[in-house]
Amino acid sequence: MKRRVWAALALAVLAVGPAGCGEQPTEAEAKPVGPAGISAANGRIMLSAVSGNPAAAYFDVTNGGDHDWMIRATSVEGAKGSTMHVTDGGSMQETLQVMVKGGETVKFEPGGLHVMVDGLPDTAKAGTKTDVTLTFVGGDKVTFPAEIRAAGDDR
Ligand SMILES: [Cu+2]
Repeated sequence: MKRRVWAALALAVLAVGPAGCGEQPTEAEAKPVGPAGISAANGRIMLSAVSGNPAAAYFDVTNGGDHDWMIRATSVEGAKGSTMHVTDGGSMQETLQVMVKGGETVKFEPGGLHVMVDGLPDTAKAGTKTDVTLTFVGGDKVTFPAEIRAAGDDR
């Protein structure tokens, strides 16, 4: 009996796959797909012109509910790690949380908020897609596809 439980746990961990930098599998698996009212769209990842440099992920997060939600982590399938950055007066710095207020849309876009993506595999070529996952305070997650684009493409 005990053995079965452990086997099930091991499977659950395997299903989550390799976790990125500081990311841990959470209890969120059993929860709804995302926080109530939250949706994300228009995902795209711009590869760097310099091979091996970080890529940048952009997308729109809409909160159709009336509860404010805070993004506290991001992950990109296949990438080693990712961090949220805010551009401020021409330079950028990491930001640990991003608020998405009820009824508002927050755009991660060139020149503003963005996600820096480290260690994308060689298979992540322009024209392919990968999944971006946002984790909110409380553990709820939302996952959406992002189109991978070459450095000179439309952002
Ligand atoms: Cu950045």
